[in-house]
Amino acid sequence: MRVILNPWQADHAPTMELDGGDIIPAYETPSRFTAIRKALEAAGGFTLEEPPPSPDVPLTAVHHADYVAFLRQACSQAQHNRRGSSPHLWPSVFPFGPNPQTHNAKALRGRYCYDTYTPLLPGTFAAALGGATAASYAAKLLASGRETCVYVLTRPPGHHAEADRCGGYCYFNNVAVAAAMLAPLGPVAIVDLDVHHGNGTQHIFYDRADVLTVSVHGDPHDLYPFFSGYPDETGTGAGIGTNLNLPLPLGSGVPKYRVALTQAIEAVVRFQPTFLIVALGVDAHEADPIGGMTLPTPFFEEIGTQFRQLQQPTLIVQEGGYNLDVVGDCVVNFLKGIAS
Ligand code: Q9C
Ligand code: ZN
Repeated sequence: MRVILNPWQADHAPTMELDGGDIIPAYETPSRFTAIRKALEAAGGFTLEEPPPSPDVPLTAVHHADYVAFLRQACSQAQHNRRGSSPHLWPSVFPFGPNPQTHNAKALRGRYCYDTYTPLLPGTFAAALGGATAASYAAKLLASGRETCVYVLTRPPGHHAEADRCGGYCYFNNVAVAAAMLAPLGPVAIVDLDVHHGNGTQHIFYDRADVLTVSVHGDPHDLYPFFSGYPDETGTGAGIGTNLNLPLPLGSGVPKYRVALTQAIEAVVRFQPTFLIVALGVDAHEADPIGGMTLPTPFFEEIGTQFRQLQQPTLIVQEGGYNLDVVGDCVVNFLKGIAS
């Protein structure tokens, strides 16, 4: 299987995150990428390659141009401003009140972000663009018919990024960029397996009939992102009926996950897509430090096998997964299951 790497992922290397007022070590780090790459190399059967440079990654097909411009500008400013001190730029005020608009550079950090988990560093823009570049290259491979199953190894992740807000460690929504490229060729189904609800992807395609978004995740009553991921979010306008949320109680293991996965796959079959995209977070693993679910490592192969039976051209994009000792094996197992 071809694996498309984000060549610039290491440029985004947060050392800490801000969690309810506590500064804690960052979970979303370059070592996640290294761990997965090592496992792929050890397993064999994968061809790792970087995407060619591309001037035309269609970021603005899914993100607002002012959001993209803000990220580029803020990251380049961070380079100049923060020599010697912590390079993390955090939001501190979020839009509220009768005038939720600002031109103030510091206030804009809150305008274009919805949480405290997603700081801007000097290399964040380049790293996030690298992920979108890798995803769009993989989408081209699929669109051309040259490949039927491609995996994008990237970080920072993407599925929490909305059209004009970063959040949940995510800046550019890589699966959304790929889906927007493929959708003109036929309907696209996105299935998000990250333990956290794929709110950004849902948000971006909420009113579209040509992109089905399905997310299996921990119940947002008890898990990030809290404010979305509920079953009554089914789409709007032309997109009514094309968003499916399948929350599971925290602590759920294989039996409950199997039921939700079957429902997700049945929804894909009903939708009859031309392309399938899997947002592959592996943080539903039992040893994940922030997930709260209880899937064992071998089960990821069974999940992959379920998707193989769909017989669809498939793009797999890396999302979360934070236990460095298991993420690589989970990804390899999933890819073995979907490819074999
Ligand atoms: N104490 C992804 O998995 N909350 N994002 C972490 C840690 C933020 C997860 C709380 C979780 C974001 C792509
Ligand atoms: Zn996650």
